[in-house]
Amino acid sequence: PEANKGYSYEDCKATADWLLAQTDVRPTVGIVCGSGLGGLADMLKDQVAFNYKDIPNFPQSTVHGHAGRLVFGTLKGRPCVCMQGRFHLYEGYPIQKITLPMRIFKLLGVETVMLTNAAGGLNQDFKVGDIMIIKDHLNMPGFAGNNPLSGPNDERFGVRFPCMSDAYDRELQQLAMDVGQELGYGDFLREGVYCVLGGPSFETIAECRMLHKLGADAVGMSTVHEVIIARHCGMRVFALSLITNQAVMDYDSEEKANHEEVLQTGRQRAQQLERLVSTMVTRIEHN
Ligand code: 6GU
Repeated sequence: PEANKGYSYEDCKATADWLLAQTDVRPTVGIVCGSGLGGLADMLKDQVAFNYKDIPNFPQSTVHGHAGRLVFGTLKGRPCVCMQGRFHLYEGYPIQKITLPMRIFKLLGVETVMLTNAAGGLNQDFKVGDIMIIKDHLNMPGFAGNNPLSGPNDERFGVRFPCMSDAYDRELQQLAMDVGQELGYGDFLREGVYCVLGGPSFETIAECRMLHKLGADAVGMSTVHEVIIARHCGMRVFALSLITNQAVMDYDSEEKANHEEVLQTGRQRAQQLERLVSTMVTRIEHN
C-alpha cells in the first residue's frame, strides 16, 4: 500500500481472519509490551504464538529487546492477545504500518487495550523504576502532520475527527491505582502526561526542558500512535510507562541516556509491572 493510504479494512480483516483460523482463543484484552517488558507475554497460558514475519501484512520488529511475536493465550482464564515487541516511527515504517496491529486487535474482538513502554522521566519528582499511569499525552509528531489517521478515513473503523480528551480510560486508571496499592506498589506508582517523539536520537537538554515546560512528565518514542488508532475504533485504552532513566535536564549532569540502561531498569521492575497488568486484566469487566 502507498505510504499515506495505509491498509484497507479488507487487508486488516484478512489478517484477523487468518489469525482466527489458527487459534480458538477469542481475546477481549490486547496487550502491547514495551522495551524489556516482553515477559508479560510469557505469563499467558495455553499459548499460540506467531512470529511477526509469518503473519500476512505484519511488519517485522527490528529493535534489540523486542521479540517480534504475537502471542494468544489466557491470563487467569481471560483470553488475551499480546504483542511481544512493537513497531516504532524511527524504524522507518509508515505510521499506518506501526498501528496496524491495533486494527487487527479490534477485528479479533479486543475491547480493551493495555500498552506498556519504557520512558525517560521529565518530572523531577520521578525516580528511575517508577511506574507512571498515563493520564494524557502530547503527540509531537502529530503537530507536524504525522498522525496515524492522516489519509482517507474508513467509517467502518471510526469517525473522521475522533475525540482524544477521553483517550485514557479513567476507570482503568483508578483500577490501576487500587491494584497498585493492594500489591504494595504505592511508593513507586505515579500518574502523568506522556510525550511522544519520533526518535531514535534521545533528546537534547534544551528539548527536555522544553517538553517539561509544556507539561510532559515522561518522554518516549511509542504508544501514542497506537492509542489514537485504538480510540478511533472504540477500544478502551490503558497505558503505563516504566521510567527507565531520568531525562537529562541540566548542563552539569554527567548522565547520558542509553538503551542499555533502559533495558536494565526494565529487567528490574518488569515483574512488578507484569503483576500489576495481569491483576488488572482479571478484574476488567466486558459487556
Ligand atoms: Cl530519555 N527519551 C525517549 N525519547 N525515549 C526513551 C527515553 C528517553 N528513555 C526510554 N525511552
